[in-house]
Amino acid sequence: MNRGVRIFALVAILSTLVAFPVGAAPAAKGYLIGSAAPLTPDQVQQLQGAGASVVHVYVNFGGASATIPSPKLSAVRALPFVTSVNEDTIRQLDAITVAPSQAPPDLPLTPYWLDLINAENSGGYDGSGVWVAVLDSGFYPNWRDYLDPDSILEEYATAFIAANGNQNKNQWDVGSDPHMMAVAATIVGYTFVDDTNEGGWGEGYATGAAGTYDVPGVASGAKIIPIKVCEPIGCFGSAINAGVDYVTTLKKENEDQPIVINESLGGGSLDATEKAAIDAALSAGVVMVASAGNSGNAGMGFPGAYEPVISTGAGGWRDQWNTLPDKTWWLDVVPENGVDEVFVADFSSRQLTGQYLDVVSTGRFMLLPYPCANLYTKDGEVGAHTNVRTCASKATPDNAHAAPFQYLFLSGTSFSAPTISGIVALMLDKDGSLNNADAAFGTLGNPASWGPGSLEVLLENSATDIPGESVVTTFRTGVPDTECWETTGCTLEATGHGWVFVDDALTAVP
Ligand SMILES: [Ca+2]
Ligand SMILES: [Ca+2]
Ligand SMILES: [Ca+2]
Repeated sequence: MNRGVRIFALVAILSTLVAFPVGAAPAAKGYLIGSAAPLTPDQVQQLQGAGASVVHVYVNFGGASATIPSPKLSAVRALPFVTSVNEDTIRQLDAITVAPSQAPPDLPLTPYWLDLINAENSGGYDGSGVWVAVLDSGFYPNWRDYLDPDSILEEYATAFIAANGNQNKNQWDVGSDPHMMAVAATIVGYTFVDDTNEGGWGEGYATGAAGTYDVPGVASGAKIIPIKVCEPIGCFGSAINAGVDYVTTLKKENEDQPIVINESLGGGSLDATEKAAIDAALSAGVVMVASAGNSGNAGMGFPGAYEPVISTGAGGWRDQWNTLPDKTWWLDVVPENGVDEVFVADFSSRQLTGQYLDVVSTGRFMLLPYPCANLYTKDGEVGAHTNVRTCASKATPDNAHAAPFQYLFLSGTSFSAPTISGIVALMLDKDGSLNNADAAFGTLGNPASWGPGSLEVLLENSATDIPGESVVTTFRTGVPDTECWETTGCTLEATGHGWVFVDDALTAVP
């Protein structure tokens, strides 16, 4: 079965939801209004006077979100300080879901996705002192079943509710999808209750025996700031902008605090306000990491493709599912053979003209919390009955049927992005003054004018080239699965500067 189809199945269902009528309101749509500098109160008045219902005025860059009835659009566009008026479009999360009160004991063995990046050689750096703001779907109310509350900065957690990105601090743990918990778990680790059938496929217990374990993250000492910007239909640009603006303010109020933004999501183009939001954040010293996308040869999503952002493709371990049907393979030792152990996944977005693919990291079959995935089909596709809002609690003995498994072997650049965010957190743990504020931001329509910042250059130069190849891996069903990249028939640029190893990335930090 082809993973591209799987994504398509997801998108098809989501499109249906997008088209669902929102009510009988007049034809006023959400828009993103750009301006050269933050809007003054007088300018906001002028926008209102021209017929825009301004909802959210950005603080650290020029612009606002608003609803505008279509007859008023030209009047809004005609205002002298308005530089762009674009429809508020939706970005999609980049997962491919084929898929307590006392600290639990450590997992006796290392998950392969950490061994594959040499996380065992982190030299004591664990991301302590670094904040990672995850802009995503929100947590579920029972997030403490999976994530250590000490890893989560609840005081800064917030939500920007689409459309128009209205802030509601109380909604960050009322998630639209388990996606954000899996992303956060990649960075700081999670509690794994291995009951039965966890992981979704294969036979037996994923650890070999029933138990509860503490699965390490890439940067277990980092702190997560959960920022919900997505709805069941996707993530509005207005909400993402508001989230980035919020983090920029946090950074300005805490200048010496290293802050990373992780966006495991993307869309087809870069909006003027999205670029302004990113530029303001990076200029303030925030580092942004984003998914390359899951569209294979169809190319990358934004913001990842925008060069000042650190973008990540997805790869995996060539020896995946080597103990099929037993599913304990994820705890096997990865031989220290460098990139000879690595493949680039066929779904990982290739770099097209005007796009910048930076690095590749693990994003294939990572066992992560993804509760209530029974509402998807067993292969992780969205089913006709899918309504994630009805399944926000962990299974209980009385209600086990409601959630037959809580964890899945997940794939997507959604998980390679937080892997790189974690590695960036390790680098910032070593030197918190690193950032990409010196990136070349250039102009919106001219990708040749964009350039990487100094942290990105350090990371890229530390990466190991992945030579083009065609390899046969084992799929979760035991079926051989050919993966090829940068060879005849698979010629598009797939690897950027290569695979990132933790030890090399840390050595690169002076
Ligand atoms: Ca290793
Ligand atoms: Ca970049
Ligand atoms: Ca680059």
